[in-house]
Amino acid sequence: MTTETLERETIDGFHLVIEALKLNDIDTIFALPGIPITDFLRIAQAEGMKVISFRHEQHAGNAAAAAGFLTQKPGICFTVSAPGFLNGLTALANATTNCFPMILISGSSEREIVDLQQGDYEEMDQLAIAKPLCKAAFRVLHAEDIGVGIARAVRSALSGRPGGVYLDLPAKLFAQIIDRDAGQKSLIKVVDPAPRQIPAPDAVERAVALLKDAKKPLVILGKGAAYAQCDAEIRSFIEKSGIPYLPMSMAKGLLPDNHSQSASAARSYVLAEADVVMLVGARLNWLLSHGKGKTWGAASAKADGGKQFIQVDISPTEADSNVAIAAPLVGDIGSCIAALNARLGAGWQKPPSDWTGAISERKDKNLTKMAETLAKSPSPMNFHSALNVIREAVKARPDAIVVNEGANTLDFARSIVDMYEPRKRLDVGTWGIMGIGMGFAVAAAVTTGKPVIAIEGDSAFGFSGMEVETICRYNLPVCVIVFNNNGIYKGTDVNPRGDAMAPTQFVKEARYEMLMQAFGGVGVRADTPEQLKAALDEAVSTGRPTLINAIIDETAGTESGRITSLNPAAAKKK
Ligand SMILES: Cc1ncc(C[n+]2csc(CCOP(=O)(O)OP(=O)(O)O)c2C)c(N)n1
Ligand SMILES: [Mg+2]
Repeated sequence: MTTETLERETIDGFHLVIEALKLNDIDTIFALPGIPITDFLRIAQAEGMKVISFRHEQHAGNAAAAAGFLTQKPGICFTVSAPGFLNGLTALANATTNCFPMILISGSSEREIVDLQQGDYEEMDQLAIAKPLCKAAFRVLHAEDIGVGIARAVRSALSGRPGGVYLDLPAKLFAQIIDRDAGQKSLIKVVDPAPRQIPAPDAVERAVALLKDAKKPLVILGKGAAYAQCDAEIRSFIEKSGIPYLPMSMAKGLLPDNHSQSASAARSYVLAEADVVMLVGARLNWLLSHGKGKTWGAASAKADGGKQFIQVDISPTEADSNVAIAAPLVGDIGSCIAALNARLGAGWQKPPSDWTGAISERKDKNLTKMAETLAKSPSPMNFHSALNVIREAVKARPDAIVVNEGANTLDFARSIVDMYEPRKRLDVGTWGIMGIGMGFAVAAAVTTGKPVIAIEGDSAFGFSGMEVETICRYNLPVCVIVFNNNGIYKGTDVNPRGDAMAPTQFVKEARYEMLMQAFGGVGVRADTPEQLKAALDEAVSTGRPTLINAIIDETAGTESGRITSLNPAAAKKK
């Protein structure tokens, strides 16, 4: 057989993986090259896939996870063996924790050598290590199983509660050659990867009965509700029912933050006072004080607040994970909310006006106070005066995507920067993890083409800062704003011995803007709200990669932002 006939009649592992991904509508790969995946990435690009190459695997992984959240297709991250794989693992575990669908695909070394621990190049039993950190983990040894391997990974990432999946592809697999027809027939297009799950009618009745009797009902929207892409159904439920709602940070914008029923500006009041609380794609984890304690109106830290909870969730085992759930409503969020909407009907009584009136009163008071604070313009800038500029910019460009991480920079931005459209805010998520910034920003820009505004604490930015080169290389419309307060939480810590900087301090007046300039992007220092506004407006209108070094009063922050009480020393003081 000539080489040409051989190529016509056979197919190798490289091409089978690419065809299997394409068959499942995957067109983008986030990656970092090296043995054994360099050729794979070259071929994928030659075959028309978008290959976004990063400077560190964690950020490629984070990009894949964010792409998964935004598109409901699993984001794909490719890494090399052992160290590259390990660098990608944090993103895989974080995706699983956040319920973002992503597939980490790592090349791996020779099985025979790895299993006998004979010391191969980048030797590691990757499958065993990945397993506890993701929803599912698979390895493919034979080219004819690539179709099944990709199909299982796609289905595992998307079905039920979405999450991270690991797929191990040993180096040898890529070069395997099989008959082309047989190879192509072995590929699987996954049909209905995230099947709807219709809630049981009696579960719907139970939930409606609770809502009907409630005197002080409240809805909490989580990022699961944002992921579900049933925005109109959710908005219709909130507006028809008249129930006040609170968005968790990544559900902001599902309804515009200036919606009259938003209770965000009266958060502590509604959590403490509500009698029936309906959770939609939101878990009662630490972010909601586990559903009990003083936050929920209980007398002591561990006591039950006496709320009755309805929980809309795709996972039946989520209910009762922290406190009793009176009405679990298990199904996909779209189907559950549609079922509730169908039951509301014409005779639906909106919540009592003394409840909604009391919320409005508190909201107005808090919003007036906030407006007064935002109107101030201290020198140097503080978090408020700088964030007020971004608040106005997002109001003018509600389609822009906000990425946000840090401690004070996160907490203040979350409450000050209103969101107007669904899935426009990406942040530290369930773990409160630092390092998602540039990976999420790249994914947001690549998958949506919209302007991205990354609001970054100076510490937070450092975790992924080198990816500004990636942003410049692909000329992405990303504007990074570094909130430079010379450190973690504040820049004013002191080392009592005086012989070195304190652990939370950074080099003062660091020139972060020069990082972006180094790769051909725009770098600007902003000492005033006017300078910040000019640079941000320019960045959003031109779409040029930009970094604004926003100089913030180094005394303005607080330890750990709003979660000071989680520090062990805080418990000692209690
Ligand atoms: C991976 C990871 N490492 C460390 C932390 C702990 N941590 C929480 S916030 C933070 C940085 C806060 O400083 P900065 O980003 O400058 O925000 P600021 O409060 O100064 O605005 C760190 C290191 C974390 N959340 N995640
Ligand atoms: Mg800082």
